[in-house]
Amino acid sequence: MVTPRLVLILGDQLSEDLSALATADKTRDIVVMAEVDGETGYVPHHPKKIALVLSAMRHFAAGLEADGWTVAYSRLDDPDNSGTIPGELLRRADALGASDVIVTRPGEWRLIEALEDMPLKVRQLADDRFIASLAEFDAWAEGRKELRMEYFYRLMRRKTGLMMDGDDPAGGKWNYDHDNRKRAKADLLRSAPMQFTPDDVTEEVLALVEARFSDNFGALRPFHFAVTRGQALRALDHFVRNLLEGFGDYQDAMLRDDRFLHHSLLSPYINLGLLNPLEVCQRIEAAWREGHVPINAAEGFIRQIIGWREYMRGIYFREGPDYTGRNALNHDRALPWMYWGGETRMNCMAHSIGQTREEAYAHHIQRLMVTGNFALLAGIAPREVHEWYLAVYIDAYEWVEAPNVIGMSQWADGGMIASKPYVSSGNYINKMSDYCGDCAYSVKDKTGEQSCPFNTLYWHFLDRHRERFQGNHRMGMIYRTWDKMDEARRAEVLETASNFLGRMDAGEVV
Ligand code: FAD
Ligand code: DLZ
Ligand code: SF4
Repeated sequence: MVTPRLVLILGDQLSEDLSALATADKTRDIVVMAEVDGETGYVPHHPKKIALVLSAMRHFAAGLEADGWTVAYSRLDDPDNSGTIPGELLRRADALGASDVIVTRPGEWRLIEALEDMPLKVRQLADDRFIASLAEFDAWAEGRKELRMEYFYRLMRRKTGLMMDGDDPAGGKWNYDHDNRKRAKADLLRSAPMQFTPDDVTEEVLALVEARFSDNFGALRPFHFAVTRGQALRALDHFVRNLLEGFGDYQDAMLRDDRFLHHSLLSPYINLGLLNPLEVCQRIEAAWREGHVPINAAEGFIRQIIGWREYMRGIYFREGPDYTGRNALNHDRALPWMYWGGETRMNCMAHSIGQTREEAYAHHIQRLMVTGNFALLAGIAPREVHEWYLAVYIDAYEWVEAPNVIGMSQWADGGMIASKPYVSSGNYINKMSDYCGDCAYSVKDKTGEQSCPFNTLYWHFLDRHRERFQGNHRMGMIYRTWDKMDEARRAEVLETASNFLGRMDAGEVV
């Protein structure tokens, strides 16, 4: 008898065309899938995220079995469960007399290194569910003085042919972002992302998660995520038919009573492997070519996926395992309790964090310009910010979360991803949302206890990092505005900000 090889499939590798499966032989090899404490507990994940991963894993394993594979599946509450991925591989190898493992390279250095250190022969294959290979990204990045997503994006447009007319971008422009800054109004007729009723498998997982993770930040129920590829395809179809049209226009808008607006909520499914990024983009392009949606919506959406998503992955793997520890601005303040649901008087923070607790979801601008902006202005330690984002969002895996947080949002990588820090005063939040109207702070006030904290912290940030940013050609104007303010006024702004930070550090509700 030929010795079987073990084919490890991780919780975010749920794709039928996964490279590990394509390399294996279903008549000989054994698929290993394992729910383990090591993965459910490396950060305090939102209960909805744990439930999504475990339920999708169980459905995927059943699909493989129906397709003729033999699956050795470890449930979290199996008494023999060793608690880690390497532990489960060793246990299965021992039982089956196997010594070879095939796996698609994990999306996190932590696991890549753990698998490299195993006493088994582990072959890590490239993850080809992306548009650019890592070698292609490196070849593009090599020798460039400055990496900018926009140029990489154009390369991906050419490579995929998406939204291209021959060698030219469809419509004559590469990027229609300029049209995408509209404020949204409440609209009771706007569709919501598609919801699914939990089946028996999901209900069993929900009971398990309830029993084990009820102390984690986040509401487990109601749970309406798609847990199979079939459901994820229906969610994609629903988005394209009902919401894509307004995606471009309202991409940056925020509304208290509409948590999803025109966003797709597809990231959890793409990141798990239930949807392939290219098929999603092809569906979006077809909707535009058939005249159902405007070009700014289709191009804007496709750019997020073949541009930003691919770019973030390229940076994560290019920069190496120490990326999450970067702290270019030497920020060291502890993450305030409000991020874990503690009270805050800042309406924008209360809404963004409150919806994160309930939905395990906030859209890009809430993540970047509210919670991320506040953390950066207040000088929170980037590692703590990173661990929070990795824990609380339904779509968070380190390869995509870390470059977004450490790079884009916290400027902790020294400007590798963002040429200037994403900071703003309350004015931007007021322009793009309806949060400020009934906030305890006044967005119009620039000093004094009632003034919006974003207003004073904004200048506090720029003032304390003057040496670093004054020479940045995109920030010179801002420093000139600051310098033109009279000195007493500047001192008052800085004092208001310092007082605010002092109160926050002392644990007062701010
Ligand atoms: P939509 O607004 O509908 O966008 C469409 C798709 O584009 C998304 O599904 C996603 O696949 C892709 N996309 C958009 N922006 C980005 C981006 N910056 N990077 C990668 N893909 C992008 N995205 C994650 O998938 N996981 C994360 O852990 C994550 N953490 C983030 C942390 C911060 C601080 C910031 C600023 C952004 C983060 N993002 C993350 C990117 C983005 O916010 C989410 O992809 C998006 O909000 C997911 O919701 P959606 O599917 O409704 O997206
Ligand atoms: C996120 C997650 C969770 C919560 N649980 C599991 C699990 O029990 N078993 C598993 O194989 N994968 C899980 N995952 C996904 C992994 O954490 C993910 O594969 C790595 O972080 C690499 O991206
Ligand atoms: Fe946020 Fe300031 Fe607006 Fe309040 S006033 S909601 S703190 S931006």
